[in-house]
Amino acid sequence: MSNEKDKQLKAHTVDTTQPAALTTNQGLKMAEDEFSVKAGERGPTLLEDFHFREKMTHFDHERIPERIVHARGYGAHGEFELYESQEKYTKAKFLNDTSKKTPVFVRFSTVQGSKGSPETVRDGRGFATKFYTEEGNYDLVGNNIPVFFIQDAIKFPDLVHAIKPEPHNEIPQAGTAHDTYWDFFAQNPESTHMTMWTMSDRGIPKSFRTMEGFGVNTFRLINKQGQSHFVKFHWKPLLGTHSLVWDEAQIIAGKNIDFNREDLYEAIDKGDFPEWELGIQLIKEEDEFKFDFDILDPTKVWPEEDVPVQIIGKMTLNRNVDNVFAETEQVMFSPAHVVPGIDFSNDPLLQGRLFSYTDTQLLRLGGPNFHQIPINAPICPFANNQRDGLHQHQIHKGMTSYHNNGINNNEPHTTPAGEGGFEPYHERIEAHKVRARSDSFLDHYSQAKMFLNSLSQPERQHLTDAFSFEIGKCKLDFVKQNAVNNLNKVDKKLAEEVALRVGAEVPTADEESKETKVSKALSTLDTIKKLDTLSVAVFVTADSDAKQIKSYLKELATNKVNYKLIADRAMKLGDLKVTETFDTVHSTSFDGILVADVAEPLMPPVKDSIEAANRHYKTIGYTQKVQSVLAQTAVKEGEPGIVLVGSDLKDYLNNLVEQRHWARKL
Ligand code: HDE
Repeated sequence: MSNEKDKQLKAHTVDTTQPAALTTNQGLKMAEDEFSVKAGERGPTLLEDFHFREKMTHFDHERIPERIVHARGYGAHGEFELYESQEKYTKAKFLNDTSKKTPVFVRFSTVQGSKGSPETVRDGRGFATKFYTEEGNYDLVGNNIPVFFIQDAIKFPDLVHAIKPEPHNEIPQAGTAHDTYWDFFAQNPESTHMTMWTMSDRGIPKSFRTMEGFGVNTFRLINKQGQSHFVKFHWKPLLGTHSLVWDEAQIIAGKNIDFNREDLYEAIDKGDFPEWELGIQLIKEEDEFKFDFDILDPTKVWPEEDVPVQIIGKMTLNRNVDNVFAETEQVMFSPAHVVPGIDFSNDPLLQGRLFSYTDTQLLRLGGPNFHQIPINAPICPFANNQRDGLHQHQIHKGMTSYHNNGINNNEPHTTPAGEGGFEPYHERIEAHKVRARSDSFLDHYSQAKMFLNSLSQPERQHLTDAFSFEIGKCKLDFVKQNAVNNLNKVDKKLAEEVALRVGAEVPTADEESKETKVSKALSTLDTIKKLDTLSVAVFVTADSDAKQIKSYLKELATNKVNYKLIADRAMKLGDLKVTETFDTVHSTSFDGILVADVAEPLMPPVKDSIEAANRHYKTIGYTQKVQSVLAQTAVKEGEPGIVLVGSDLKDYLNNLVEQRHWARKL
């Protein structure tokens, strides 16, 4: 597996597993690396010790500023293949040629937390993809939620200040459950729709592999004839869209802050390559004003029932990075990185993003030459008259570095649009200069209500619980009240329920949105459900029937289900090795548990794992042998997803594939 980007990166890769003499950065072989040069064995260190100084100085400068948002992220390499040429809509070559696989690099992230924060916090998730195309890099810098908190980029610093830990005490880390966020929510009601999404199950994805991705902003596709279509981009995970439950997410945030990256790394490492299909929603230029929302407003979805998502290709992530800093940390994305055939709309959020992403790298990556860092470099040739600057790696030979020049035949030359040169879409604009918002952007509640209308009962319950948790964490009563009052403009019942739980006055005004529209695509209840790569903890003891356990494991493996054997201590069961114990893992790390055998008396961590699986609605299999032990827990036989297993796992697997059993009574 080696594509053009892999080959390019290889030229910069240093294989540290090979024998090599330890040298200074000047190539000087060193006879000693453990002791500094001193005046006598017990004396002070001497300034002349250049090796000590170089080693320490390099170490002192190892860190770079973390991203102002999306600091906590994880990346992987892969490929994109196109199902069918899209030349009718775009001249972008990577969307025209089905025979070509385009190398990609993807970085997933949380938005709010710092670089070391837990990964299962309630938040949006970044889903940024760099396509290394023959016409230059194209970046689709998206999120796992299709709308954004604000409509105009000028409010981004305000939003981020409100979301991040409060400045006077730097609390809380990586979450919106605090006063400044809910104050922002109430004072800036355009954030209502996205907040409905973050408070829903979408705010706590189970895995990067089970998240959708959305370009959010409206772009344009331009074909060879110069015709434009408005477009929104979608990534649809082939494993379906699955989430955690909040209690589970909070436990994992303590037990395994690397939960999502570990899942991605291990899946790729094992060869279970995650896949997403790329979809596009298109609106013809002449249909721009046919909708009851403004298609340039990034707080609005284009309901899939009205504007169908056309699936055009597939992305597969198939290689972990060799070095997280060099690749995942140094990668930079920008929505301004487009190729001919993809262009911008006047979406005011997008317009501001086009500036911000490059600007922030000047600080983060320390100068204007970040495009030369291997992970960021295009795989096609690049040349212009930009010169010098910090960290310049190229040696530009020749006399000229200006356009137009006569000395060098005006090289590097421009390329006419018809031959692959980029030119902006010839949009006609006639306007007064204003600092204002279009009236067509003023409906902040209809789509928030449509989202609510579209949720299944359990999803709606989760949403109510999440609002109650988050607003309940506010310390200022009027912030709670204003937040509840804003919710009342979406749905009276929701506002009432939350008000009661957080101790606010129940709003009396009859001002809820009258929107009745439902968009099925917004619910994840009927998402794709597959056994592939689900994980099961099989509980065993030293006395378990190894033959039967082996047969269970074989059946799990045949169905592509991953498993781990868990017991109260690490041991061998026949020729099976039990490496995990109730001290090291918990049921929150698995999609289901199979209680084949447990030691008695039932120890608290074992009981806790079983009961957590139960209240997280997971499939629990149990053998007759443990029936009496199970009776000592909160698990109720006969409830959905509580399965008595005999010699095979057929029934168990039929339940496991459902992943959650929402009908279970707790
Ligand atoms: Fe970003 N965003 N953003 N954003 N964003 C950044 O760029 C910004 C927005 C998104 O893994 C920053 O390199 C502004 C929407 C992702 O490296 C920064 C506005 C969407 C990532 C920035 C937005 C995103 C970023 C911080 C509003 C979904 C991580 C570090 C006008 C479509 C990319 C960096 C990675 C990162 C600015 C809104 C997605 C500061 C000004 C909407 C996935 O430039």
